[in-house]
Amino acid sequence: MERLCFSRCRFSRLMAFLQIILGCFVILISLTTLHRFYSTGLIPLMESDPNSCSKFNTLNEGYADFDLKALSDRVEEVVTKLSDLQDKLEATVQKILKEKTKNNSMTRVEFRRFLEEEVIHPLYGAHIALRLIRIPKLDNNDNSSSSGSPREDPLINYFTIEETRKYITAKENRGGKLSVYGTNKIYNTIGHACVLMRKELEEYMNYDIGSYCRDDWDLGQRLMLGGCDPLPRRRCLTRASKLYQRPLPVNESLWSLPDDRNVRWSRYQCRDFKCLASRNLKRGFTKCTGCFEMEKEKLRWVTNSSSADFLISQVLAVKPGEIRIGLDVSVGTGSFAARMREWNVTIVSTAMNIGAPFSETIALRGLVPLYASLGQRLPFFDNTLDLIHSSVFLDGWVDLQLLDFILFDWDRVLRPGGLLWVDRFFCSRKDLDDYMYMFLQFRYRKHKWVISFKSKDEVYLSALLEKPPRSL
Ligand SMILES: *[C@@H]1O[C@H](CO)[C@@H](O)[C@H](O)[C@H]1NC(C)=O
Ligand SMILES: *[C@@H]1O[C@H](CO)[C@@H](O)[C@H](O)[C@H]1NC(C)=O
Ligand SMILES: *[C@@H]1O[C@H](CO)[C@@H](O)[C@H](O)[C@H]1NC(C)=O
Ligand SMILES: *[C@@H]1O[C@H](CO)[C@@H](O)[C@H](O)[C@H]1NC(C)=O
Ligand SMILES: CC(=O)N[C@H]1CO[C@H](CO)[C@@H](O)[C@@H]1O
Repeated sequence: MERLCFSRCRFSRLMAFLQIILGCFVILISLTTLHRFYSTGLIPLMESDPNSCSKFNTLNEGYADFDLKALSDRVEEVVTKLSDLQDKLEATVQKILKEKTKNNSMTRVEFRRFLEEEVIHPLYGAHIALRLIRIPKLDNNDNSSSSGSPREDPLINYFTIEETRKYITAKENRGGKLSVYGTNKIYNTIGHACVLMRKELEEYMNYDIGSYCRDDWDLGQRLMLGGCDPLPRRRCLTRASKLYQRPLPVNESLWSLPDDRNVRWSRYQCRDFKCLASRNLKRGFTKCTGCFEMEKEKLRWVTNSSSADFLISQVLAVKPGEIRIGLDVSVGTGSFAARMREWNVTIVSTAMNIGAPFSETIALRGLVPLYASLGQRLPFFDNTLDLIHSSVFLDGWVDLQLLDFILFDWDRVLRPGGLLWVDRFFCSRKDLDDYMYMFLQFRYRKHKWVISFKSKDEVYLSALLEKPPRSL
C-alpha cells in the first residue's frame, strides 16, 4: 500500500510540476512574441535616421501585415496546443486522485507510455511549431535594390511542411556572386491561392526527398485549378506507366491514337483510348466530343462543314508564309497542331488532364502540350507569336473580367500582324453583345467575322482578326 501511494503521489507531484513548466512556457511565448513584434517595428522608429523610418513604413505597409497575421495564427496554434495539453494533464491528475480509493496504480510502463504519447509528443509538436515561426527582420547590411524590405520571405509562416518552406525560401547565390539574371538570389514561385488550400498543399508536399512520389498528379492538378498555380516544384521521382513503349515515328504518330501502355490510367474513368473514342457516356469528359476519334479529327479545318468553320488553307492564305509559330488554347487532343505541322507551322497546345489524358495524348502524337491553367499569364514574351487559335474553351461561362485579362494577355504575346483565330466561340444570344465587345475592343483588322446559330438561344462566333502594328 505504501509503495502504491508513493508512486501515485510522486506522479501527482510530477503532474503539478509539468503544469507549472507549461504555464511558464505559455507566458514566455506570449512575452517573447510580443517583444519581437514590437522590437522589429519600434527600434527603427526611435532612431532619427530617415532611412530607418522609411524601412519601418515598408515593413508596415508591405507584406509584413500579411505576415504578421500568419505569425499570430501560428502562435495561436501553439498556445492552443499547450492549453490542450494542460487540460489533459489536469484531467489526469483529477482521475488519479479519484482513483486513490481503488486498487490500481499506474505501472512504470503505463506511466512511460503516458508521458511519451500524451505529454512529450504534443509538447514536441508545439515546440517545433514555435521554432518554425520566422519573424521578419529588417535588412540593414544589404545594399541591393531590395534593401528596406523585410528579409523573411512572404508567406513563409503560412506553411508548416518543411519542404514547402525550403522551396519558397529565396536561394542566395553561392559566394555572393551574381546569377545569370544579374540578381543575388532566386525566388521559387508559388500561386498565391496556395494559402487557401493549405491542407491539400501539405499533403502534396509531404514526401521523402529523392524517393518515389505518390501517384498524385490529380492532387497537383486540383491544386492548380484551385488557384495554386504555379505549383511548387517537388524533389521526388514521378511515376511512369508500367511498360512505357517507344513512341511512334512522327509520320505515323500525328494521326494515330497512342499506345495505351504509355499512359497511367488509374485516375480516369476510361482505362484505354478505345474507351475514350467510343460514344460512351461515362468517358469522364464532356468538352470535346469526338476528339479521340482520329477519323473525325482528320476532317477538321480541311473540309467545309459550316460557315463558322474556317479552313486552315484560307487562314494561312491571309498571311502567306508568315505564320510559323502559334498557340492553340483549346480542349482537345492536339489535332489542330497536327494539321498545322503539316503546313510547317509549330503550334503549342494548352492541355489540362480534365477527365482524360490530354497532355500525354498530345505529346505522344509528337506535339507540344503546355500544361498551364487559365489562371496563369502565358509564358511567352511580348509580340512573339504569329497565331493564337482558340476553340471550345472560353464558351459563355467565362467571367467577363477574367476574359478581359486573358484577351489582353493574348494581345500581348501576339506579334504585330499576328492572327487571332476565334474558332466557334459560343455563348447565349443575350450575352453576344458583351462578348463581341470583348473581341472588338482591340481594334484588330477583321479578316473574317461570322455569327451563326447553334440553337434557338445560342450562337457561334467565329472570327479571324489581325493585330495592328503598335509603333509607339
Ligand atoms: C553599401 O554600399 C556602400 C557604398 O555604396 C559601401 O561602401 C558599403 O561597403 C556597402 N555595404 C555593404 C554591407 O555591402
Ligand atoms: C515513316 O517513316 C519511316 C522512315 O522515315 C518509313 O520507314 C515508314 O514507312 C513511314 N511510315 C509511314 C506510314 O509512312
Ligand atoms: C468552303 O466554303 C467557302 C465559303 O464558305 C467556299 O468559298 C469554298 O469554296 C468552300 N470550299 C470547299 C472545298 O467546299
Ligand atoms: C513544309 O516543309 C517541307 C520541307 O521544307 C516542304 O517540303 C513542304 O512543301 C512544306 N509544306 C508546306 C505545306 O509548305
Ligand atoms: C480488485 C480490483 O479492484 N481489481 C481491479 C484493479 O484495477 C484493474 C485495472 O486498473 C482492474 O482491472 C481490476 O479489476
